[in-house]
Amino acid sequence: MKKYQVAKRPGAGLANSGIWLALAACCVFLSSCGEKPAEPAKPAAEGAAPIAKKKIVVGFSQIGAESGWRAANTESIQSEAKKRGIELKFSDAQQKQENQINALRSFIAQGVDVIAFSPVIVSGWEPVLQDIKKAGIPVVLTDRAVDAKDDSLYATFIGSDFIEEGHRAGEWLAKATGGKAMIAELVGTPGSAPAIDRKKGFEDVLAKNPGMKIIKSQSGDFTRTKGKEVMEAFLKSPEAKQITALYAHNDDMALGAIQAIEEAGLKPGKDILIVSIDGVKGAFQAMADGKLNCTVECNPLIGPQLFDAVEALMAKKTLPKHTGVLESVYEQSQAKDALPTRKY
Ligand code: GZL
Repeated sequence: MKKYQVAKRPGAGLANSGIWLALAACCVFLSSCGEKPAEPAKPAAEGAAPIAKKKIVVGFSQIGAESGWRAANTESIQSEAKKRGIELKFSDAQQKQENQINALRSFIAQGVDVIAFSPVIVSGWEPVLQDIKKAGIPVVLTDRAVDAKDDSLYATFIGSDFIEEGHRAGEWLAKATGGKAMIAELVGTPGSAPAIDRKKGFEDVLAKNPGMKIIKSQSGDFTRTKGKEVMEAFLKSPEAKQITALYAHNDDMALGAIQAIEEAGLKPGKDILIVSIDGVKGAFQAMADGKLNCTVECNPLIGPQLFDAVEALMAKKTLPKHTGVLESVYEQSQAKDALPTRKY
């Protein structure tokens, strides 16, 4: 296991000691201008206020505000930083990689202690991650991973196993349909880790169930609006009458699709069985209303784990390359009881 030491930012230490040396020289100079030699420093009086510890400064680039899951993820990160007295420089990229890269570069320029981000897609990060490494700033990936070959470019990845989430969604549908389903699929943001891996995990299950087939598949970009639009198009397509089930890569797209199914005069959750991923409150309400059949939980509340990792890095502790999150699968029968305690 590689040991990750937080390298001193080149020059920062030197700059600080340079400043202190200059101040000390001034003090010596002033004290030797004809004044009596300075009294030796007295020990701090009993109970004197401790010298304030330097605040940890973290730069965080968030993907955007595209879904209920993302809103809960942002709230968890911002509230945890506040609770721990950590200065959080937060940037919202509106789901654009170029905005994330610009934000990461600005964090380098600001000399933050740790950089964390949720990469909107898996590719295209090496150049900026190399520059962050050169600046000696450790990186924590949250929620989504990158496909960088060199894993020394980040200290740790805190996030779910999206392939397992796809497996769980597929296995639930196989059980619910006896392995017979003609499936419409609403895919997440193209090129993103959850979209790639949730599709892979689901298709692993279909490989074992020849009676289950994806007959329509298109991206709804993880948003409710797009999910509704794409489902409307599915329901106007030649294959519309064959669709018996919907697999949505997140609840927001499923909730949009439910609206489209109802507007087409069909009963979501009955005429078309629906399984999605995230476990947001809206999904539990839809299950309680009989319109969604299953949601596979994907826990967004990773603020505490993120700042545990940040504090460990500041203390020069080593970190595991990947930290998972605890998640379950919920069906209609559990929805009413679970709703009141759902945190997001
Ligand atoms: C999953 C996260 C996904 C959610 C979507 O960890 O990256 O992005 O499933 C969100 O709701 O938009």
